[in-house]
Amino acid sequence: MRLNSAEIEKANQVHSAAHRRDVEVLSEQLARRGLDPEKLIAKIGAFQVAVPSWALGTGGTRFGRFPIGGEPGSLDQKIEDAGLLRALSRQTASISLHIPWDIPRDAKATRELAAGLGLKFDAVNSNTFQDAKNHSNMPRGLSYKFGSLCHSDAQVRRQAVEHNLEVVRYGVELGSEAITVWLADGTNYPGQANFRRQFERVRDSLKEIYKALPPHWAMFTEHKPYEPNFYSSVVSDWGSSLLLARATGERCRCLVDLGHHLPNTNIEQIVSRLLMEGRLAGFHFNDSKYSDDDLTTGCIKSYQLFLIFVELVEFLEGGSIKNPPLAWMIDASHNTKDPLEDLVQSLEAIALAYGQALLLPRRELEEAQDHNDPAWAQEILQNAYRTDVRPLLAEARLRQGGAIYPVEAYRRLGVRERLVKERGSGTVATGL
Ligand code: PSV
Ligand code: MN
Repeated sequence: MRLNSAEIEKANQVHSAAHRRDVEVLSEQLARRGLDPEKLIAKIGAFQVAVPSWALGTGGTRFGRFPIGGEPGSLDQKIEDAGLLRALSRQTASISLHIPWDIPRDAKATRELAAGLGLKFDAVNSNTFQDAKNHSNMPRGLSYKFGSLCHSDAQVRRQAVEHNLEVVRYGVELGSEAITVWLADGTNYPGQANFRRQFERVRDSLKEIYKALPPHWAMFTEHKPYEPNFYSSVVSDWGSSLLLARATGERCRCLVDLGHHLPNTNIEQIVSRLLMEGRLAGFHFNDSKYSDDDLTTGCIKSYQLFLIFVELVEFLEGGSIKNPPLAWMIDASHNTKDPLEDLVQSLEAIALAYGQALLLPRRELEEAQDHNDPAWAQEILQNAYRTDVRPLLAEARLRQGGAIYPVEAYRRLGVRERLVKERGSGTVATGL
């Protein structure tokens, strides 16, 4: 299913007058602070975040899964859903695929379908955390039960390397330019494996994959402290991730999944460090109360998200930091919400944090820092954080043909009902 511009325009009509007034009021307020609303709208409008193919259906927990109906039953339908998100939000122009969940059978046709919806393919993701039956990531009856690139058995490592190379080949066909390698590798019990040897095997395997990458491709390593292994993860933290990136090659960088940190970790400082080293790959955005909860971005720790963007804006606004362009992606799971509504909310939260961070008077903040004035530094930060820039986000969407109020438009236009009618209520998307 597709949404046409007339439908979106119609949904916008109800909000149009109030929106105009909100933009006027906010613009006046921002101008008083020496900010140019037009520039802000342009920057916010240009900021695009990839959606994950695996989050377009309802996720589940090990206790249950509650399908919502109308879920995308094929890669084509996932791309169509990403197109719906783009039509409404104008905040996403790419989709990130997970192999073997989303194997393109006819890459040319898949590319054309995506291009027709204004979408490209972001980083491709390999999967060595499941023994996928009947797929070439496991043809020899080997198992990832005790790890993949870290495995003690060279045959399993070989298999995992080959799977990653296969993912790269699919990515090349689709026009992706990076592979994200997230490893479930680790141990559940003390003594189960040698930490150093596991790490060295992962390092050597990554080098092998890296060597086979097309020259313009990047590799992203993604750290996670625990789960599915509960005693140790091989790539447990940003330090391990950075060691691997450095050992692997110049185009290997560290991806930060916000949920992959233990409670209270200072993620914004990790972002600063990785930027400083020129090794920040980008993000898997989500939110959590505890750890890898995969909740809607910004639904719990929105101040932390803002503080992360404060670090990012320093880089994005052309400071002295040298880091390649970043990959912006969402990585979430939807157990109780409509996945499309949830993704729209995440896109909004990300753009909001970015917009607020753009308000920051950086020179004033640096002055407060130089004068060791934490109270004034906080005033500066929180003046930006507490400014509601949502009218600018809506204006950026509107100017590109999107919805003033995307979740409301989604409901007003009966998108889910239409999807259920078209695809049925029993479809289940591949993914977790
Ligand atoms: C692991 O928790 C992770 O964050 C990795 O990015 C995976 O590829 C993704 O979730 C999907 O399960
Ligand atoms: Mn992730």
